[in-house]
Amino acid sequence: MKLTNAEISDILRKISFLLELEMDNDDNKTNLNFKNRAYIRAADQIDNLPLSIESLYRERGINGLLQIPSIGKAISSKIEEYIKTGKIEYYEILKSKYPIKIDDFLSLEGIGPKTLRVIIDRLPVRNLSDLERAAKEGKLNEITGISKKKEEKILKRIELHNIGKKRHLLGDIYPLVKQIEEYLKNMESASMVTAVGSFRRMKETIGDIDFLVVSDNPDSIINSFVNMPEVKEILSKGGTKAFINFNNGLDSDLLVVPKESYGAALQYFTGSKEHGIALRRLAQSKELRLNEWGLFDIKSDQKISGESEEHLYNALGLEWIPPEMRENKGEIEMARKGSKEWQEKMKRLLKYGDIKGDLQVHSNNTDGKMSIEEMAYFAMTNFDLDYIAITDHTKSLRIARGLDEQQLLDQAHKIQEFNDSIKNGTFFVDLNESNEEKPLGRKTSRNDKERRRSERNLRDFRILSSAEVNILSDGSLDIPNNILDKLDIVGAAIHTNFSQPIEVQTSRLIKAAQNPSVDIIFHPTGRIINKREGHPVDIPKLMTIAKETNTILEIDSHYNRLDLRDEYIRTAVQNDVKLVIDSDAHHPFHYAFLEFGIGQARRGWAKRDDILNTLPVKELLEKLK
Ligand code: DGT
Ligand code: CA
Ligand code: CA
Ligand code: ZN
Repeated sequence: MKLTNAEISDILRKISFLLELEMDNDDNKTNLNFKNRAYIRAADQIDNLPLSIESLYRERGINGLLQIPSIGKAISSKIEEYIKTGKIEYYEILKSKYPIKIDDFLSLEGIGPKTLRVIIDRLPVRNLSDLERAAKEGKLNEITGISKKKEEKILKRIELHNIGKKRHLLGDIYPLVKQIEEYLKNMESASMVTAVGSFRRMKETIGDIDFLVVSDNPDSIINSFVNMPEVKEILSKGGTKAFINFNNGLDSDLLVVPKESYGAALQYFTGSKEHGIALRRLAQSKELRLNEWGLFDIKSDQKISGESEEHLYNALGLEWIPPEMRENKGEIEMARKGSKEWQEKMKRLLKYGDIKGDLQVHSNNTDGKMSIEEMAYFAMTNFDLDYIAITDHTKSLRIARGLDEQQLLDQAHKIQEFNDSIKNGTFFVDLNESNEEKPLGRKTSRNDKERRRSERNLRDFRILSSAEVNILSDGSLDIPNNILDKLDIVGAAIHTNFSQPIEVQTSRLIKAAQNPSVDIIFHPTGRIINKREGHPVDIPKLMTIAKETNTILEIDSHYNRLDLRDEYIRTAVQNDVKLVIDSDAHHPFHYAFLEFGIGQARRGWAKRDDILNTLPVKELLEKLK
């Protein structure tokens, strides 16, 4: 069986983890440290490669592997061994020393190998449930070096992890859903195919994925669906429905309906449940009955609507409501047919394709994977952006090899040279061989994007000099203002000291917002969905200060962050706090994440003018403080 890149990077990460577990009783610590980082770097590199490592190896042998950055002799020969034998001896030996379920601990954010080592040396902890039990019984706290607070934190992480196992991140399942959608669309007997449920509402996490198909031949659709190679188990199968479980653990519902019920079924299965219940109640008040088959007059039992979703809403006396807004948070009351307020809102609602530039992009000068030129090239060619800001980390973030003052200035100078060459048409990117394979990312073909593409002139593309400046514990920055003021735009973010109390964290962020050089606060709450709650922040207070100081808050589109979350976006929009939507790209693939940020913003009812990077670059720069 062919090895996927993910399987290869996974085993490299496990080796690194085990090496770190090993570190305690080894006096050659630096050497080990170096080694384990090399494995992480290689794994990161592999995760971002747009081609199959195994194919590369089969075509070009070990020399092919050696051409990948960060993969040297030792690691390439281990990859070779893995491809050839399905095993890595070195890993097997390491593993035999520690009889623990590595997968359990590897995916658990916040408990590093060092802590784990202390625990497993003293307690019979072998997997996550052992650890959970030990934490609950206060046994961890009995070990020196583990405070009560740390024990509580570990328990909290495990709880979040357990919830996370049940709900999937939107971005994690997005490619699979699009692939299945395509597959169903290609079936002759299918005339309409839509992924519905929380997926259509662009919710940040998805419980299960629901597909709706219109067909006169439900049998053929259902049989093909349950026989897809991605299906692990058929949980149930009927005349118009199927329920299956995919290999990746995701459950999926399929419903097949005739054309005349499409709109009603689409409405019903898009949800949310709360929105649906409120609609039914509204129907009842009008002597109507609403279900997944249509809208009926109770007295005459006649069908009034059902084929089109828009018609269905209209028949209920409402305007059509975008799926992202269907959470019964006031949208039904506002969408009364003919409401001027609603029409105005819809005209100005942020659309997929409205984002003109990306203001958080990393290059390989710090922890990004590609050069500034490459990041710019793919932004303009594959993702139709008009500008990007290069926001490499700054010096106090050593783990990302953050830039110091001089390096920031040098980088800004280089960016100026790139901009000149873009303008005069001599911009040239020597694309890394490994990136030739296309297409990149999950390109969407929304109409708005097509429109924008034809209106663009590549020579107008602009790279902005910027930085993701690290906010220190006291709210000061690690780069002085006289340097920051030489950059086009400045973002600041918290990356360390997450556990200070809410008052301290809030005043830390407020101080950063009050800094005249800071334009944007990046990922303001620092959460990682299902993994880390982030630092506590008094959001209303931060918003007040943001508004007062003309500081922008970021919606970080990386699907494991989506920070600000939807409710906070809504608060920002209500209070006229300015926002931007960034991808936090560390690789050109990641520009595709903007889609998730836009979805989240629409869930927060954001208008185009709430999001500053819907503006052309010149107007954006004029709006900064
Ligand atoms: P999920 O899967 O937890 O991320 O969330 P949804 O919204 O996809 O929920 P799911 O898959 O259970 O059901 C899909 C849609 O079907 C849901 O959004 C609304 C509709 N639905 C399901 N159960 C009920 C129900 O008991 N009452 C009503 N009115 N609608 C329901
Ligand atoms: Ca669902
Ligand atoms: Ca479902
Ligand atoms: Zn960051």
